[in-house]
Amino acid sequence: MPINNFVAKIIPIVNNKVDSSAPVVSAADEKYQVMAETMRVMARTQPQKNLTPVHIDFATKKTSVVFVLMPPWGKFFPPYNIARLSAITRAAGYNTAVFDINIKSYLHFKNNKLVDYDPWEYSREAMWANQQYDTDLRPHIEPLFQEYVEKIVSLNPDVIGFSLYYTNEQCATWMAMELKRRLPNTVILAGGPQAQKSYVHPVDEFDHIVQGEGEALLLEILDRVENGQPIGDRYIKQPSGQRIDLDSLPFPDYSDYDLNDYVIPNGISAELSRGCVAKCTFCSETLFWKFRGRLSGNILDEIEHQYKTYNIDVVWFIDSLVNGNLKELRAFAQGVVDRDLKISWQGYSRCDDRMDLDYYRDLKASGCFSLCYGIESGNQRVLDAMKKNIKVAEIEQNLRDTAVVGIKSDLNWLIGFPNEDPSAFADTMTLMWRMRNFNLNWVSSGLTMMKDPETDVGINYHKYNILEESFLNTWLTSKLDNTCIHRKIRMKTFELFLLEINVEPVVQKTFKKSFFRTSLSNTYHVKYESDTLNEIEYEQFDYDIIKPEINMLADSVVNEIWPVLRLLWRTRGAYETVITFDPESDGQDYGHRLDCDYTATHKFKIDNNGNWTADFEYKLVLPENPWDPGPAPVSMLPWVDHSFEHRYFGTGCWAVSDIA
Ligand code: B12
Ligand code: SF4
Repeated sequence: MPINNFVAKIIPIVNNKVDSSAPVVSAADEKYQVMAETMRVMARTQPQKNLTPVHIDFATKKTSVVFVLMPPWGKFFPPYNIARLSAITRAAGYNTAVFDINIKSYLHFKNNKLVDYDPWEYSREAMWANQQYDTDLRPHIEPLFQEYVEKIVSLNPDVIGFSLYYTNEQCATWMAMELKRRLPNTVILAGGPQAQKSYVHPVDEFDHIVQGEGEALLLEILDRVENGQPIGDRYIKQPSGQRIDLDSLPFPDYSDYDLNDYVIPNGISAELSRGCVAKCTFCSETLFWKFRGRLSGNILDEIEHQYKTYNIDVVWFIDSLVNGNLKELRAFAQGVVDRDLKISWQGYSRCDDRMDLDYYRDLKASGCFSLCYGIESGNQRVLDAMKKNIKVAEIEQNLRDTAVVGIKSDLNWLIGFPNEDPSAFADTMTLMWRMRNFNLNWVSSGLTMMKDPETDVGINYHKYNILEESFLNTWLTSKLDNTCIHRKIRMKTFELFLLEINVEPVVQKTFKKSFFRTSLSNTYHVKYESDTLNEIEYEQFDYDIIKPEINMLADSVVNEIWPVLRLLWRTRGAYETVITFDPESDGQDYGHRLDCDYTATHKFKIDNNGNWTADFEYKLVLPENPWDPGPAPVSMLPWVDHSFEHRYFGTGCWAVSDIA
């Protein structure tokens, strides 16, 4: 079938204005005037300076383009990036088709009950790149992929574009190879997060790697194909510092998708801005592009268009943060009320002490049902090193106000930042406890700190006392007191603590449901003496309790269990517990990122007066060269095996005055 017949719809966009059948608010309308007046005081009337508009001239073209999204990627909404790009290629007159093979694969697994778990759960991401893919997924999924190969080949497109994530690299590469074999003259492009900067591992089948915002670059590429000109370099990069004017783009095109395929069929994504106003030292989001917002009037027009065209009433803002421009966000909220759009929306947010109760009330009135905060840590020293630019007390205030107005909060934590020690980690649990009743929707313990090569931590790792070498395939500090062993213990004990926050059922329910730690609850038990629930303050506490003097690594690992033991006592009073670690069950829960051969049993008992007894056993087995593939750092030579076995019996007494 020629691609012309295949393409379902071309949204007519002339001079960059959507001419849809959806009712458009007329500027002459009295209500519109009143509304514009209310918003004017808050919204910018002019776009930001130094933005690059995307010029789209419509003319019927002979070139055809197919966009492909391979699994696994989000199952909740249609892909926003492709909806953006396909709107532009159609607006410019290119024949365009979209294949969201990701969602079709998800439905294939779900509807046919092919496996008894959901491979699209976040905690399953590793299986898409390891041998489990070959045994559990490939046999089911490749026949489906083959069907799509046939469909795409039958269209014989001039250009095929893949959106790459690290999650879908394996499947996208397979598909690109198959298509290249069948369509050797078709130009195959890769764009998306995994095509950026040093993340990309391009295979030859991708003819060009598009780096940066795709809108203008793609039009340039297609223009060259249309005019029979060479496309140019293999890497096609957005000019450094360029920021696309998002208000100059046509609205994302969702006509290619059956919204019922997605987990939230009445929802779509949207963006108020791109980039982030902050520059947290661990975060890669800001490296992709610099911050710029949209005019609230433009985003309101877009949402009104989608609301009326697709009958959606849920909007998920995909911005790095929705509150990069506080005034504009408030103007947007006001506009939703004025236009009487009955939507619910959510988005990522920074904590910011300029957001007070009234501000949150305006967000709530506009349908904001949840804000997803990157809390990361409860320790000020760690937050400062992360350059989060926020005080712990301000985080608490924001979260309290969010709850007061009835907006739900999602919390994201980042365990194991380089300067996080056991005491700082205990502050994280303290903050979590203090916020437990703040109308929480879900809590994510995250993936633990990863050293992203493009971030300040990745580039200036010496500043953070991180070694250049990797140990057990991941980063570590020069004192060997923050390795993947420490981070695994912190991650597991943090999650254990979350499970024990039994007070707010929603935390427990959603945590258990969405995080698939299948082994966690089988590897510990706690018996409390009473139903005590104490409110606690942050404290300075020395967790260097056991001093076995085995080696640098062992001497810190043996003390990693204390923060959770102390926090359980401070929050819940007398209890006894057994907490175990073993490589197999922990490996199931924490996978390749935190893989290490660590076994431990902690038997611990404490009474209401703080008298405790401890019986701990540990065994760490390191490979012959844990620094593999490189040699050990010069400062550690000659490398002596740091594996250890240790047994600790001890008693002590913690001051009851430390509880509150
Ligand atoms: C929304 C979102 C999600 C949603 C997805 C919603 C859905 N569709 O159901 C949810 C919350 C489910 C999600 C989950 C995950 N996410 Co996420 N997510 C995002 C987020 C915030 C926005 C994505 C987006 O739409 N961006 C806006 C669009 C316009 O940008 P874009 O996708 O980069 O596309 C532009 C260019 O890249 C380029 N482009 C893209 N594709 C193509 C194709 C061609 C041919 C061309 C020419 C250009 C091009 O042009 C586009 C327009 O300029 C991004 C961060 C961010 N701010 O981008 C992270 C991000 C994409 N997610 C990421 C990750 C790691 C994940 C998870 C793996 C996390 C985890 N382990 O728990 C999971 C995976 C889910 C799964 N099952 O596979 C990473 C990806 C990193 C990487 N290198 O792959 C990001 C970048 C966050 C980060 N900084 O680490 N995510
Ligand atoms: S962590 Fe959040 S606030 Fe910080 S730079 Fe990244 S997106 Fe922005």
